[in-house]
Amino acid sequence: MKSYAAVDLGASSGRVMVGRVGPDSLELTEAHRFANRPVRVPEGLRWDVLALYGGVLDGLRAAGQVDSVGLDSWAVDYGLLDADGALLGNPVHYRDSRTEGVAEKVWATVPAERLYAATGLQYAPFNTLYQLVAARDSAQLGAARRLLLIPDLLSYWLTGEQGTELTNASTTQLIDPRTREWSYDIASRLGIDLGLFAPLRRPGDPAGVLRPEVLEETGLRGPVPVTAVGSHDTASAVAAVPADGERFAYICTGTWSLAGLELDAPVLSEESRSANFTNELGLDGTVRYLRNIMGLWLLQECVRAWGDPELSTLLPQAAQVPALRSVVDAGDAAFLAPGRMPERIADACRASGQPVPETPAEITRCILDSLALAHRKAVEDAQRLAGHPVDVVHVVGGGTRNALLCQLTADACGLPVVAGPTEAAALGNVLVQARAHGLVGDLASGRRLLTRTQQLTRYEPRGDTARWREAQARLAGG
Ligand code: LFR
Repeated sequence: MKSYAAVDLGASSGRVMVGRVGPDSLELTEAHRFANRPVRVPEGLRWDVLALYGGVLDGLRAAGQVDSVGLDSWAVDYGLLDADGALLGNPVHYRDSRTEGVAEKVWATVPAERLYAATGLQYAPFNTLYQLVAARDSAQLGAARRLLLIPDLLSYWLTGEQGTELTNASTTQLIDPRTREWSYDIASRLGIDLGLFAPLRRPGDPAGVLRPEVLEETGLRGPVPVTAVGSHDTASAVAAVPADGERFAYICTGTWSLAGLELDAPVLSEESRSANFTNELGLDGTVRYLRNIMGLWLLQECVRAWGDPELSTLLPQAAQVPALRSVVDAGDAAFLAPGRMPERIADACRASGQPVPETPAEITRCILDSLALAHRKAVEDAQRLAGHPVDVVHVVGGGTRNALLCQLTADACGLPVVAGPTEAAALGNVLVQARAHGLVGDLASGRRLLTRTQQLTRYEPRGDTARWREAQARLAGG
């Protein structure tokens, strides 16, 4: 038996989980969970990264002695270090408005078609590339000598060693998904200095050992190695999709829904670009071909606006509301920024000539129907664009707790949904560490281990796909 600490940081909470792995066992327990609250300061929306680091240290102390540590988090965001290696200010939140209007400037230099052909990344205003162009003339970027993505920054503080983990680097829009190396051409055209990035490392690579001060603070006995994992949380979550074979789609649910396929090679066609599919890099040479859908963020923001009612009351009420009365486009970047979410959803329904949901139960139903519809569209489009048919949809992550969403997703896709595991990112993180230390075999054998050891729930589609098709047409305005 070996123990691995998986640090998994999401947009609203961070956790340190302990995975105990044996030849035929995998057990995950939570050592520590802490809130991740973005803070609005006069300059904009920022991550409280020192609080996150404090949470990681508390978590490692609570985890007790482990054989290795791995870190994953949301993608695209970064901290800048000065020439002494000190952090230059709080990392900017990807929902900050500084990237508004930046894409048009970028496309004037490198057309969107060319950018897609070179990097395979869907358009999202927050891709690191746009963030760096937005920051181009800032004093902070001028003083920066090093850029570390969030998990790499925390890993640096734990070990003193710097690197750029590849799966997360692929979300910067500065990596070529065919060569899996930096895209020097794109960076130089946009005046982005790739020298700011530390050398690439890959999941499974050693990433240093905990510094003596960290050992002292956490009470751990050294040496404790840190292992690079799929440090993009979605890469870790996809590694933990308990699929058998290749004919599956996945939806990683949480703040976002990331819906798509695991492929051997990127799809860089113009059709794929206009459908806004991304080619992020996964484990073992795989490509995560997926679409970003707003996800449970829509509901989280409404719940916040309603003064935090219990979901256990709200969801059964939503289940009673007639299905598919009104739907919104859950892929629309108009829902990206925080605030006024119930009103924005009502506005979108009004603008498309549908009944306006009013009560929290009605709005919740509208959100869940809209998410299921967006899941259907992504799964359908991905199969067509990649020429890769599927028989089953795996739902992993926080949304697996939402039985209504899982059932609606099965109904909308017209395919069985297998839901679980909930802590997929932490499990993928643990599996990569276990593998680096020789305990688990390849991706497929890790997935078999998950199927044997994790609780999974199956939802069968309840026919009636015509109603979903009609709702999809309504949204498309046709
Ligand atoms: C999910 C996620 C998505 C990424 C978004 C922003 O937590 O990592 O994959 O597109 O957050 O970083």
